[in-house]
Amino acid sequence: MSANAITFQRPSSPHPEVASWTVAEVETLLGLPFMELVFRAAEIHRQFFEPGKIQLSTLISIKTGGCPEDCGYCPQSVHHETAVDNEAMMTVPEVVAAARQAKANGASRFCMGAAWRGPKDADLQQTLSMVEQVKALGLETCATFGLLQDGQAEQLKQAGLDYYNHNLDTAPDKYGDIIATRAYEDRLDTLGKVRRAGLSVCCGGIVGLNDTRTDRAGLIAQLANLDPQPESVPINNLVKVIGTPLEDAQPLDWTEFVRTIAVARITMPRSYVRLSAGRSEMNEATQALCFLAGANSIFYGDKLLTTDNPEVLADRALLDKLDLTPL
Ligand code: SAM
Ligand code: DTB
Ligand code: SF4
Repeated sequence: MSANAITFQRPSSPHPEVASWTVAEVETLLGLPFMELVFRAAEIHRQFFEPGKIQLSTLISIKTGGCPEDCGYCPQSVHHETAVDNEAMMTVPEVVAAARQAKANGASRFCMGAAWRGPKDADLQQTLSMVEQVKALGLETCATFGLLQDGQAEQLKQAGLDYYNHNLDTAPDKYGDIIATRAYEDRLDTLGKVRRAGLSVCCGGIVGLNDTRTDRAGLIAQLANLDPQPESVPINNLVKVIGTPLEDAQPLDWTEFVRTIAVARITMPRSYVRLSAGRSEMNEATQALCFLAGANSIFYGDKLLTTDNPEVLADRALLDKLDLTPL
């Protein structure tokens, strides 16, 4: 199929963007001439969003380290010798104080992450108070606690949770190279539970795992074929952490990263596409190009979970320079 033969929307369908994207179609999009791709993504961005608005989410790690899963990119896994220690869970007042600060800094969403395979019921009870109290501050709430058991998504929803983050991370046929302790199906199962509980879905992935264009196309096709599509789509660029199996991964060229953002925008026109981990290692011009190509959300705050994110003051200055304003 020629690049120009790609149609981005299927106008005859009531939800034209929720079509079945093939990996080959997505790969063709990724291979469009760079300027053409960014231009088309920017056009679609303008059809569905105010292009000058950026959504700001602040992350906090409520339970750091000691995770039993073996994700090859993650410094928090017990399977890898990294500088991250197994810490106790934060207390409810500590989390609420951090959320108050995030709100004062201008974030609209507060995302609580835990290094769990999934929450034990006793742990979940503590997180419910966090969700309730963060929500009461007037922030949107998001949690990322791993795989959920029956009933847990409903309890989170009832406590006031708005979003659940659960990434598909990479293409289904690459998953086994990166993670051995769980299967792609397990992730899809939790995403189903989250949807059925009435929570909004935040689901994206991570690139720079020595992935090929076909792998990236496989990830985007999976995300875009979720029905309904995720409301938020974080695109993480691998932060290489010493001691993880991917510490020496081949860096992804910045143009490939921008292409991934652009294709996420084209295939998921109504979703917030978040330029996520990896911004500390990215120059401002590349970030600006990501915003032009349709990224309209960032993690905002000096830290991601365990690694650095740009300082709040630097991000404010960047948004000012680009005439972008927070939602
Ligand atoms: N344990 C939960 C889980 O895996 O769903 C929640 C936290 S986990 C750290 C959330 C996401 O962070 C992962 O799905 C992955 O996309 C991203 N991530 C982890 N380590 C990363 C790294 N070194 N660089 C970029 N993104 C990373
Ligand atoms: C997501 O997609 N990225 C965030 C959030 N969801 C939880 C996490 C990025 C983690 C980067 C590595 C670290 O700081 O430990
Ligand atoms: Fe655990 Fe999540 Fe890290 Fe995987 S990505 S090791 S599940 S904290």
